[in-house]
Amino acid sequence: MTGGRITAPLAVFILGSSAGCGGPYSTLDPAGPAASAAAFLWWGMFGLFTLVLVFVVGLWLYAMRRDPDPAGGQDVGRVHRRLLVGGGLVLPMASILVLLAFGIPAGHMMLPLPPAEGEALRIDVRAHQWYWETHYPGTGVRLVDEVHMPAGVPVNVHLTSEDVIHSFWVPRLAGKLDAIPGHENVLRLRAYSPGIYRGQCAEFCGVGHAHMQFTVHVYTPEDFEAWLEAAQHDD
Ligand SMILES: [Cu+2]
Repeated sequence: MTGGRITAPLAVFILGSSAGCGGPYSTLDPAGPAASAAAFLWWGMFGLFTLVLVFVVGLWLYAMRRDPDPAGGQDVGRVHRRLLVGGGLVLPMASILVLLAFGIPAGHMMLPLPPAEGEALRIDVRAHQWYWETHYPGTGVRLVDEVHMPAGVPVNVHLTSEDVIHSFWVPRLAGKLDAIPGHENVLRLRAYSPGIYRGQCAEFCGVGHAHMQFTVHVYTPEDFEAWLEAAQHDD
């Protein structure tokens, strides 16, 4: 097979798949530390598994082309044992250790651990079929399908549900977390900079699930205070 016959489909594949890397719902266009950690993990896994694929295809081509062993397989048992130990034990254990080394810190970034600086802002989010109700404790401010928050500040989203299990997901800011009836989960959100980010329910919750979207408005801390002040007077 010539290089050109491989290169052209590969280029089409890379161009086609990278076209989906942008957009308001893309985890590969992170806008916060937790989403950046998840995107880094994704690209790391993509790179590693591409190498594994190339290696396996290389082995396959080698096996197809090599001459049969004229000695008649005296070493077959030894080769099989090496393959079993190497491919069946060492390689999976090393892969899992590498994944854990990067995956555990990435998961920690979504937890409501005590922030290094000051307190986290609390926002209560209650999921309903099929909308999101947002409440800012101590202010009386209630919103539907909107979250407003400051940039650069840790925000703890306290999630629960009115009816069935939903999942709160803002792909560019953090991973997803379930909203469960009778239970509270806490998700840490943090945005690098002001902007508008899109969120979506990520757990099938009935016929309105696909439309259970929301918008996250991120301001500078000063603008957020001004917004909160104005929202309280609107009530
Ligand atoms: Cu849903």
